[in-house]
Amino acid sequence: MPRNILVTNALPYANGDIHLGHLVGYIQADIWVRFQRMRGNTVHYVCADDTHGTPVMLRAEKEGVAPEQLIARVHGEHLRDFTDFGVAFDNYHSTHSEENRWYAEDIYTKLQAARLIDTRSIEQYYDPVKEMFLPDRFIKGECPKCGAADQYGDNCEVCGAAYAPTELKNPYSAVSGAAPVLRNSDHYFFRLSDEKAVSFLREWTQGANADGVRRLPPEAANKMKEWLGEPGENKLSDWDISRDAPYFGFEIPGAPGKYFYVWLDAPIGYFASFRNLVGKRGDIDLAAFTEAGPAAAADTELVHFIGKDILYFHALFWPAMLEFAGYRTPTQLCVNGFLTVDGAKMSKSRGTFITARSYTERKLDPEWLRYYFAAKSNGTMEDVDLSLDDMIAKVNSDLVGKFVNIASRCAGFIGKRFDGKLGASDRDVTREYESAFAQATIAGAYEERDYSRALREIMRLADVANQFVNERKPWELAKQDGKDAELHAVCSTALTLFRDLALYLKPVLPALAANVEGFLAIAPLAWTNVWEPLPAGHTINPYKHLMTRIERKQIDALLEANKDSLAPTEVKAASKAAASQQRHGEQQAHVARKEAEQADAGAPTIAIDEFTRIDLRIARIVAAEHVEGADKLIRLSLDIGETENGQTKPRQVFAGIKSAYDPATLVGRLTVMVANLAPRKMKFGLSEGMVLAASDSSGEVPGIFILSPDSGATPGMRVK
Ligand code: B3M
Ligand code: ZN
Repeated sequence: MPRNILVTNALPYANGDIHLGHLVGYIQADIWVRFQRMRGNTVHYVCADDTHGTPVMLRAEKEGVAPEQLIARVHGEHLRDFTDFGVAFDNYHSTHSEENRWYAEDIYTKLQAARLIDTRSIEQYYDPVKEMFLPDRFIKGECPKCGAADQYGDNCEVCGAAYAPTELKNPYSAVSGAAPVLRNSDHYFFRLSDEKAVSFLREWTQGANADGVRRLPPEAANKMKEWLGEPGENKLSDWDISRDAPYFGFEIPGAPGKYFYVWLDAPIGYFASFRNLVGKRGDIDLAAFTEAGPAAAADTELVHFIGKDILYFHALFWPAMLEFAGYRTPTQLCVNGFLTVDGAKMSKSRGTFITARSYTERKLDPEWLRYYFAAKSNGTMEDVDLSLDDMIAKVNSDLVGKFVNIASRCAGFIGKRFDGKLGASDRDVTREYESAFAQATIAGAYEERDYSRALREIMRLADVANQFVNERKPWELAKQDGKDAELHAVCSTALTLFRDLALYLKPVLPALAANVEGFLAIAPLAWTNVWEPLPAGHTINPYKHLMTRIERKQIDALLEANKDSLAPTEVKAASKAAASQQRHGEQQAHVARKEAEQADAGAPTIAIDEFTRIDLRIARIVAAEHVEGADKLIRLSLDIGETENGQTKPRQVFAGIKSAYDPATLVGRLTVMVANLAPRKMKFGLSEGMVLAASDSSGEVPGIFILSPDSGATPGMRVK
């Protein structure tokens, strides 16, 4: 019986580019989908952009566009990148869609009817200037433990301490700079601590689907045990699912000014994208995949591919939402680890924070990466390391040296000597390749997403083929008289082996396989037609180069292109997440991680006119002094050539440089200031601009360094 599977990939957040870290999980899922289809199963593969929340709202504002415009642009970019890497969704939708609103409202209303929604008042930091409540990541201040300046509201990057935003000293809003105030507001909660939710999750997270396959990988199931606690002990807290206006999202029915938290409607986006696909296609039974009941469980599967950082949402919140709203729950979660590059976290200063776009723009072959990621994926939650030299060696030796080499050594003779027509293949040679055993071994590894094992077996077969060609030496047979028949048989046999290898590799290398199908003039390779050798008399097309070698200099250029020399920041996502996990639980850790990534990720490219909107001026520091009650500020008076009634009229600017400078040493110095920044009311007075200073946000190089112009510059000169 063919299987009917709905496969989803985690929805990338609509605020930032797709990078190689994202691609690990997408490529793993895409390989699985392609494999299932080659086996004759029906798969619907959907994804969408995750569009709601504060970061998207603020980013749109910063770019001076409506959030709808921002997400439309990003949607196009994301889809382009996935397509370039062969990740072929049947539908790429958006959480900002009518289908998603419909499901979000429906699920919420049903949870309410099941008495699993509560409201309660909570106290939170509020930005009085921006007039909005602040997510933890948008509050900064001094670490309550070590005093480090400019730390986020949930944990300190310097000493690693985790804390609540209310514990920060001298907190300020990262949005407006204003000091936040505590305010109460009513929030809506999903009552995950309810006994029925907890007992459902205990069973669900440890259980297996109808085929006896565990719903969660064992490592994840153990984590869930920890998070859920022992029976009787209730460690789950209720989940805050609302946010106050202003917020980019869906307003909660019957609760004006309250919005669904982005993570409430994000996984619902899976269903929304699928429903949208069903609408376009007309031949898919929606209910069979989404409704609860024995029919859905037995006949269809719902498989989610996610990263390990969002396990909490997918293993607890999401199945509980579905279960208590009367929908079908997932069949299986496939969980991938993070990407490291050369053994370290992706880094902007090393250029290893590599965007998908930069890779394709430099004309690197996306299938090199697909192959390498597959070779490093073993179906567990372990991190995947992209070792650049190893990738070069592996691709060049496996794909070019072993695989493509078989065809390039044999195809020419078929064209030149036999008019493009194949002879009979030697079944004694092809038998091992086409054996049920080889098929089952490779298929079993693909099924378990142990692509590393699948490729090892495929490369072992490639070695056998090369050994055959090396022993029979068609290039020598071609020079000898009376060896035509043997030459014909050897080359035809080798091409059958080559075809078989292409079939086995097709889930990983779809573009290469398509080229092989074209070259061999055969129907699309499916898992079942491996049994018959290429028939004698079949005409193939002239051989064209199938894959080039990777050169180290291409990789170096790629790293160079991704080097962010202006803002050498490290994404310390995982360590941040780990620290705040101690206190706030995994879901907040994830949000923190995302927001940190978004804050640290390099700024998007801007047009020159955007840059010239910033009025940078040479400023002379005419006075500098400590500010009473401020731990990190120095009050500067800056002459930028402005006068009033013929008198120099300096600007007052509060700069967070106290830890690095003695005010007395600053007086008389020239520096650079932003002169057209909106004045900001601070506790200590009005700040009328900003001085530019460098700092290493990775914390490796301590200190703050204000800029100085070369000698000759005078106050008021424009910097551009
Ligand atoms: N957008 C987090 C992420 O980008 C989030 C995933 C949603 S999956 C429903 O990793
Ligand atoms: Zn600290």
